[in-house]
Amino acid sequence: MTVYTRKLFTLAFIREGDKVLLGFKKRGFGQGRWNAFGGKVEPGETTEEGAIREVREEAGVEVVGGVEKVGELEFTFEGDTTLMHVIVYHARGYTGTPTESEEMKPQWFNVDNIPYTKMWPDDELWYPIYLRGGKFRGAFHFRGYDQILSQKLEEVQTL
Ligand code: 6OG
Repeated sequence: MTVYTRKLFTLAFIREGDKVLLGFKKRGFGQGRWNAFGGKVEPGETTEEGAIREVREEAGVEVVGGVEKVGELEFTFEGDTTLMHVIVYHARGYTGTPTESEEMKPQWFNVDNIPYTKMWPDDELWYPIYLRGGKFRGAFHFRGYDQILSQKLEEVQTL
């Protein structure tokens, strides 16, 4: 049995019609992959505040109208006792122009042209639920960073 230490992260989506803003991660965890914007929730902030801060820091845009929770994900990695608990959000609106940061290079993608082969392997499983307006709960156990050993994923009405 593995006793995990749970750590809280955010992941937030900016949408514009049938386009979604993703960032190319230039350094750190997930380097070399496209992802939504997010990171660790800091002490003293809510997960919503953390999500909005990460969007500002990584994409250079300001969330307007708050964020809506659309998913909850748990990631574990073979041989690692950290459990990444990721709260996934949809930004209701935004202002500003996406700007490259030290961590992320933002780019718009059409919802029919998401670069799944250059993303975390779990993304192609749950993005379609989000992209059609659904909510989801999932858990993925990895070997290394490319192989999913086991998974659970369900679409839910409420989170
Ligand atoms: P920083 O180290 O940048 O936070 N994250 C994942 N995102 C996806 N789509 N799939 C995964 O599969 C992920 N594992 C972690 C959560 C890391 C960021 O990366 C996300 C955070 O937004 C394993 O502070």
